[in-house]
This record gives sequence, C-alpha cells and structure tokens, in this order.
Amino acid sequence: MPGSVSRTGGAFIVPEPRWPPSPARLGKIITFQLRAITWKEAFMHGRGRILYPFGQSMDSMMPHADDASTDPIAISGNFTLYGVTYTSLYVGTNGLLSFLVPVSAPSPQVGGTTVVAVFWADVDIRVAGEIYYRQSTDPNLLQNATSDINTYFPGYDFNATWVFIATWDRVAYYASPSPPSMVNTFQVVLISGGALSFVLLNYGSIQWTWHSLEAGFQNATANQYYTLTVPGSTALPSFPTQTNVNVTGRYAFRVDTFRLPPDSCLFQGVYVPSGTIFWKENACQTQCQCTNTSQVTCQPQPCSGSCSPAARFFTCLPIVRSTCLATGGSLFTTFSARYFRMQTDCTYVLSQSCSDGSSLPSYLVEVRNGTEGGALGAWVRQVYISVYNTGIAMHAGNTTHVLVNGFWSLIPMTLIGGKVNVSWSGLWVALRTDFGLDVTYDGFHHVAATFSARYNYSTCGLCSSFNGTTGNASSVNPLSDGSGTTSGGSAGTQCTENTTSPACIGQNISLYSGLSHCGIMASLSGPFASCVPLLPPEAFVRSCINDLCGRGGDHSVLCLSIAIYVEQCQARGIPVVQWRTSTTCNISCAANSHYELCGGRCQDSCSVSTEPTCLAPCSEGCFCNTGFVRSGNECVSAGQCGCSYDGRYYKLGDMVWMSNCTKQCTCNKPGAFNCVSASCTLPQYCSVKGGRLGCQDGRATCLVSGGTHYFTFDGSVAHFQGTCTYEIASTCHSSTQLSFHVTAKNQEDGNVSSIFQVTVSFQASGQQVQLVVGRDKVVQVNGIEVSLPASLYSTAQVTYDDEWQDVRVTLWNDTEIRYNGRNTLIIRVGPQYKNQLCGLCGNFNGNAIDDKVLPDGTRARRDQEFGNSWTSESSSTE
Ligand SMILES: [Ca+2]
Ligand SMILES: [Ca+2]
Repeated sequence: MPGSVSRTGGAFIVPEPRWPPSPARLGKIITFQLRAITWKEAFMHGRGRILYPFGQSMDSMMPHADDASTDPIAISGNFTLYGVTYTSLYVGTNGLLSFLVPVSAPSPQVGGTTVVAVFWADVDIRVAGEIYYRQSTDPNLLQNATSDINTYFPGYDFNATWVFIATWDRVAYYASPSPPSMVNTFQVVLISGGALSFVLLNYGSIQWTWHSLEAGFQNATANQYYTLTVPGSTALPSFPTQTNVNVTGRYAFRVDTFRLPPDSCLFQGVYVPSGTIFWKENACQTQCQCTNTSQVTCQPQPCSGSCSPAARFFTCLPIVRSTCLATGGSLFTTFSARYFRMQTDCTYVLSQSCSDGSSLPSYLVEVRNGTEGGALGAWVRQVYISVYNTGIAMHAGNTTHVLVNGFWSLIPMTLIGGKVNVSWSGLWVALRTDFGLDVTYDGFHHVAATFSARYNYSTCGLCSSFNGTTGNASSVNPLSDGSGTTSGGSAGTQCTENTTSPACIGQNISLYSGLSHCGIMASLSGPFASCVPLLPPEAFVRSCINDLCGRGGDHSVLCLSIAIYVEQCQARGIPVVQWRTSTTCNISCAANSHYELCGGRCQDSCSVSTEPTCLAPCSEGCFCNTGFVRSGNECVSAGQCGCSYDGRYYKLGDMVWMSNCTKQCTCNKPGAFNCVSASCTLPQYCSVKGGRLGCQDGRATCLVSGGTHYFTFDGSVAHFQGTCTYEIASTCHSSTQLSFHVTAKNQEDGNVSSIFQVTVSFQASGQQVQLVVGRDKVVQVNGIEVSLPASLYSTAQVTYDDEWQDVRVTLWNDTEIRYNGRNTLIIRVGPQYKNQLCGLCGNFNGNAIDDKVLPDGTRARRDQEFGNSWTSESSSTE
C-alpha cells in the first residue's frame, strides 16, 4: 500500500472546520487566502503549458448548478484504479471524479465510493467558471499522452489508447462575490492503454482554498488511498506549485496498481528525488529519506548542527565556529584568523553588532584590561556583555558569580527566558546566546568570542578588524576609552599604549614553541592530534608564546593557554586526549567533586532550570561526585540545595533583601525562603551596592573646602574666591515639605576667602527656624544661643562630633549639614532630593556636566561667574 507517506487513520478525513457552523449545507463558511497571481501568470504557467486542450469546441460542459454531478458516463477504454476496472464514471462539480455513485458533497467524505479528487472543495460555478469534460481517442492527444507517460514512467513502453479529460476553468468558490475575486483552474486526465492506467493532476492556477480540501485517490472501501494535502491546513496549499515529475503544477501516478514515478517520492505534497535526505520539521528532529522504492522513511535523528531551510523541507548543516581570541590583553586573533598585537590598558570593544540593519540582535562585548603585577603587561580585568537590554559583567578572579544588571548572581543561570545562558565551558565562564554568540573568559587572562557559522552576520569591533572582506570592520576605534558603555563596574580608563611589555627574545621563542611548552598544541602525535587538522592551532600557539613571554614562562600561564585550545576543540565536538598529569597542569577540585577531561553538561543541579542544553559537547572541568548536585559553584547533597528567586539562585543560608527592601528573606531550607517584613531606616535607603540589593547609605555629599573649592553632589568641582554670603544648597524646584536652605558666609582669611558662618533654614512645626553656626562653633537658633546637643521640634538634631570636631545638624534623621568652624562644610542629602536642589552644590540630577549653572538656568562660562551668581543677595531677589 502506498501509505508510507500518507497520514495515519482513514483516507479522506474531513478536517474540523475552523469555526462553526459545520461544513454541511446549513451555511457554508468560506476560508481562503489571497494569493497575488495575475491572469497573465496563470496563462503562462498553467493554461498554456500544463493543461491538456479543453474548451467549448471539443468538450461537454456541466450546467451552472451547485453541488451537482453528471449522469454516469460510460468509459469506452479500459480504466483500472487500485485493481478494479471501471466501466463508468461521474464528474462532480466540486472538483472530483467518482466511479460507482455520483458524489456531490462539497466537503471530502471518507469511504463510500472510488474517487479521483483533483481539487475537492466547494466549487460553485453558478458564480463563475465552466467545467468541461470529454473522453477521446484523438490520435494527436493519444500521442501526447503516450509521450508524457513514457517520460514520467520510463520502461513501460506505454501506448495510450484512451484519454478522459475534465477541466475546471476559472471556477469560483461557494458564496463568492460576483464577479469573483479569486478563481481556480485545474484538470484531471485519465490515461489508459493495455493493462496500465495513469492519472495526471494538472494545476493551472490556484487562488483560493477551502477549509476542507482534498486531492488524491481512494478506493471504494477507502483502505487504499493517496493524498497530496496536509491535513488541518487552511493556508493556500503548496502542492499546486509543486510536482512529482519535474513539471511544476503536474502530478503523475500509475493507478491500476498504485505507483509513483520512479526515482521520486512525494512527501506532504512535495516531490522529493530518490536518495534525498531531509529533515521534515524546522527543528530538524526527524530525518527522512526517499528510498529507491519511492518510499519515504523517517526516524528520530536530531540535528546536532544547524537546521536550515532547504529546497525540500530542512537540512542539517555542520556548525562552523569562528573564534576571536584576546589573550593576555595584548594579542588578538580575529574571526578571520588574522592577528595583531596591541598592548593597552583600557576598555575596548571586542565585538559588537554593526548598525547595518541586519537581523542580528544588538550586542556588545567589551573587555577592560588592567595592569597587574607591575610592568608585566595588561591583563583582562572585566568582560562586559550587553545583549537583550541586559548587562552581564564577568570579573577577574571570579568564576562563581557574574554581575547581571548590577546584581551579583550565582553561575549557572538562565536569562531572558532562555535566550542567554551563563554557565561554564571547561574551566571557563561561558555565556551563550540564542543567536550563536558564545563568550568565554577564564577569569584571568583569556577572552574568546565565538560565532557559529549558521549566523552569517557581519560584526564590528576588534574581532572583525583587519578583515578585508568586511567593509565596516575597524569602525570601532580600538583605543576608544569605552567610558559610558561600561557598567557593573567603574568606568573604563583612558586607553594608553602600554610600552612596558617585555619583548619575546629569540631563545624564549624557541623554548616556548617547543613540545614541552606551547608547541604541544600543534603536535600531530600529541594529545590534540585529532583536533589539529580541524582547528588550526597556530593562533593558540602564538598566543601561548606571547603570554609566556609576558609572564616570564610562568607554568600556570602555559596551562591556561593550553586549556583554551582544549576548550575550543571540545566545543567543536572534537575529542582530545588527557593532557594534564599529576605534575603538569594538575587541577584540584573542590569538595565532593572530581576532574573529568570530557564531562557532560547535563549535571544535576539544584537550580534545574538553569542548566544549559544537554546537546552541547563535553568539556573538561570539575564535576560533582555521585550523589551530589551542583549548587552554584559547589557540589552538595540534595538536602543542601538553596533557593531560587526571580531567576537567581541562592545558596542555603543566604540572606537577601527583596521587593524594594520591604522583605528580608533567608534561604533556610531547600527551595524555601523564609521572609519577614522589613524596611530601611534613615539615613539608609534601599539601593543596589556591590551588586546586592539592601539598605545602604544612599546619600550624596557636597563638600565646600576652604571657601574656595566646591565639590557638587553630582561630582563636579568649581574653584573661585569670594567674600560674600553664598547659596550652598537649597530646595528650589518643588514644594517639598522637606525644604531647607544652606548659606555660607565667606570672609577674607589671610589672603584667601574662608567660611566664617553657616546658616541653615528650615520649617519645623509650622515655624521658620534659622540655625547659625559660627566660626567658634557656637550655635544660635533664631538668634538665641543653644547648648549642644539640642533637639529642635523633633525635626532637627544638633550635636557636636568629638571625632570630627564639627557641629552636625541632622534634619528629618537624614539630611546632614556639618561645619567644623574652620574651612570645611559638608552637606549630605538623600535621593528624595534628586533634581530638587539649587546652589553651588549643583542640581543633584546625577549629571556632573550641568552643575555650573546660573540661577536663571544658563550655563556659567567660568567658575567665578558661577560663584558670583549664587551670592545670597542675588538669589534672594528671586
Ligand atoms: Ca459546490
Ligand atoms: Ca547635575
């Protein structure tokens, strides 16, 4: 039975209509899809070439009735279908021929009679179109039919003696508008000769479809059938634009005994040449092959490479990985395997998406180098990846945590709904994206950015530099300072050419390139022999030599340099032989874990959902002993697992603040946080510090030093001399209830100006309070001297600090003004004053650039102008 490619179950199953009512005559629902096709196209593609001749001059025509059938037409030839020879047939208006009884149903029916369906759908020629039919023994027609069949089925030496042609010409669908917006033209041709019978299905132009459409064959009991359609689909079918005989729009079948044309298979309406191997779905899980007996056989065979659309279904391509290396912060090997040396202490862009409108998601890989250990060259201090609006920072020396949007988070983790994974690859911290970019970092020395070749995008940054094929490469200045793009750490330092790198001298190079050092990677008899032919080791050897020179031959650097090659080989699925020994590059693993050269990624983990795909190749590293599971970077028994919250994993005993510091939660048993209500008390605020949410002193500080230097809340600084009373800081931009006003009176002291008196004004219990601190640290409240400590209306506390020897005024337990009676005035304010302040301490909007403005908001041209504009007299005129 030709059912190997047919669907399971019965033959012409009537699919469920997409919506009620049922497809019965009670009211039919039209489902169709518009397909832009011109009449000229229809003629050129179909009616002119595919279709056998038809028309009023030669054919009988069906009356313009709906859901009708002809009377039985006696077959003058010898037509056999599925082993039964028929003597008569019927033409049904709805796109079919039947052989035992007339069929007028507008929707395909299972069983009951023998049917050849060319386009069984609810045709309605009352609206538009004609249906022509004839049987013929015209010699010219028979000659054409003989030629066609012998072309499609060579070896039969076929000779046609009888032909029956039925043609639906520009027919409309049921309840179509008039004139119709879409019409279909198709044809069925029965051909017989001797004991052989054939059917051609010809599709001229198909513009509409139907919720229950069928094309194919079934015998009277429906135990033998063949179908071209994909069940359940309401999209415009694809089979009319396919073929099984290399003539688009035509299908040929031998039907006395059902046969497809040799050397072909038909799978889901698609002609597949014999021998073709393909994957049937877009995830490439099932591999199918058209055998030389015209059978399609399928089996589960997940594609481990790149699943890509192909001419027929999908194909599985091997993944080619391009790796860019930055080692020792000085040697770069680009995606295209060019290399260059650049000794820098700076932050630079290793790779980023080009702004070329490609479909590549926007991403950035930035590397910050820092000098460590004196003059030995730059080392990688931080790798920062920005992708999907998330910033992930890997820090030197830390292979257990990364900063995610400023929060320290335990590895492994899954971010952005699985689009980004942070885990380990070998001994490296590895970030993987769903678009083929992997970034690995050894926490010390090496960074690698790898793209899989299935993503054939252009990229920018150092990894793409000196790539002659990429026009916009090198568009990133490698010496850009990177400030403003870093986060999760301090801003990038200014790039400087570091010229203190020790050069490799001849004897070192020959030593380090030998088999006892870096040269082992290139040895065809060494542990990496199977990898060498597949992943050229030159770049890795070169980096290794460079690094050993930079570190005076440090053995641990050699191990790190070799490990990078191991990681890259294994990531490509290439096995390597054990290269570590108990004395060379030995790895000691933490408690409850052991080293494996080729360990699986599917380790049991406390945070199961964070494990990356198990399909990934193996890698070397420390793996948990039997009976233990991974908890962050440790291996623990299952009873020692911690807790997950908001995509982050916490170890047992960890305490975290949650929900804007309204809860303090402790992971005190596996999977269960125990939370208590909590809040921050002034002057602490809920904020992120050191990568953790918590109650911290979130106040900003303004310092006035010597009456001449003004360091603003936002970090700007102004220098000027003046002996007036100055507006230091005051609330000016809102009617905040917590308003205050600080002025400082300067006088000449020697030959410089110095603070002589500080005045703090505020409202307390509806009263205006003016608090003056003089040079002698005597405090007056509304003109009356008070002794310290003093509490004013429970709004202000005034104390004398013995350690700092200054007078401290604290308003609302938070805002702090300190004056030491000499030359130092300090003001601290909480975040509630953001954007609320004016004066010489700046506007406290987080931006240092715009602090030096005049009271009218215009930018001061010089510091002196800035200072003069904020004399108390001028501001009081506002
Ligand atoms: Ca109809
Ligand atoms: Ca500012």
